Amino acid sequence: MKTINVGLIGCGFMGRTHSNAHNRLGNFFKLDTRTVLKAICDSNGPKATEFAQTWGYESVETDWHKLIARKDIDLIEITAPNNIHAEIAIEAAKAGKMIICEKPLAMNGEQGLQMVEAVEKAGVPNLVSFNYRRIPAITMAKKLIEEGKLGRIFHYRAKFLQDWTISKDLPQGGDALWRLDVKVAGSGVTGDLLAHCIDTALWLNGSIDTVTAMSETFIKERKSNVTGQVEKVGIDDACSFLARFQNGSLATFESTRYARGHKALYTLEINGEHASIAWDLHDLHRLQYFEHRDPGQLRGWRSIHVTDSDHPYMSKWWVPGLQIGYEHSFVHQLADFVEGVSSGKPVGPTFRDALETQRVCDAVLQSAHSGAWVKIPGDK
Ligand code: SOE
Repeated sequence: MKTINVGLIGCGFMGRTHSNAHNRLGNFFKLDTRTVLKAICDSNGPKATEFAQTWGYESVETDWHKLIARKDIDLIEITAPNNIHAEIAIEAAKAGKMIICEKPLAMNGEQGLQMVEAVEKAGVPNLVSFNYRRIPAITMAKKLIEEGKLGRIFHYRAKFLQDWTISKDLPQGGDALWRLDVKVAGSGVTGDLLAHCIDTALWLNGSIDTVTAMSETFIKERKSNVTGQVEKVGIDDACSFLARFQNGSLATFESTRYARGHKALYTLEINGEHASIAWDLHDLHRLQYFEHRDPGQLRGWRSIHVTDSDHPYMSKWWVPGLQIGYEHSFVHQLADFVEGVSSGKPVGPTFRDALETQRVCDAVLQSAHSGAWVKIPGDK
């Protein structure tokens, strides 16, 4: 059995999802390679030590440069905040390491392009963790679209709604709240939540041509956990945009952290000439499907419980009818990545795929600022 030695950077929520995936992988997926949790790295030493004990890492580092320099590390996983993705990824690529990076790829497209160039020059396997692609119902939607079941696509509609930043007393910055600090996160809901919606949309419906957006920062000042001072809030709290896809379809996207009552409501709907599909993260194992070519009297929305052994990934888990959840999307992502490393076939979303998402995010933020329609740029 081959091995991939893992060095993971960042002990937060995403560090846990990735570590859990490594621990589950070999129990459920029969692969010719196993991953070994060699080292966890976080600038907070005691936190990293506790994390190592919880998840089974063999060693602890507090300096990511040292981790990258280690000869016994093959794969660097970046689950650290967005503002250090580029620096870590570029150094890791130069050291010849494979890389899995949390989303969004970078702080902006310019940085993202440097990361793409670094991994492509080094020829190292690379993946960005847009995990929702690997929820079985979403993977199945991709298959249905590729089989032409929907026919020509007219509409794409996505939302990602949360409500956890409504309190004006919530500070910005620091360990758990760096997502509110624009210097660390790059943007608010656009990079954090719309990026997921955009990645899924590009995968299911192809490239976006132009966008027009609006955004708002509802709470203008918050105390900083880093400086202790009240500081201006630089992130977008809510952002909605219209898009035209290259295939001629029209789209609406909405994201906010101010939708009281919604914790992580990612929903999408696609309307085609023959059929429509709809999906909802709060009911993630179901795919809603409407087929216009069904006999008239039987025509209606089907609610497909995507838990049968011929549904994507499901033969790996329990028995038909028993569902899986959010964390399994990270196991699927890792299994596909490891298989790709073994076969030499790149697995998406690669850094280059994620650069396209990053460019849409940049265009959305630019349009929200100017009020104009913005065309998504390609490579110069
Ligand atoms: C933010 O609350 C967050 O944790 C995102 O950072 C994740 O990417 C998303 O999947 C769930 O929400």
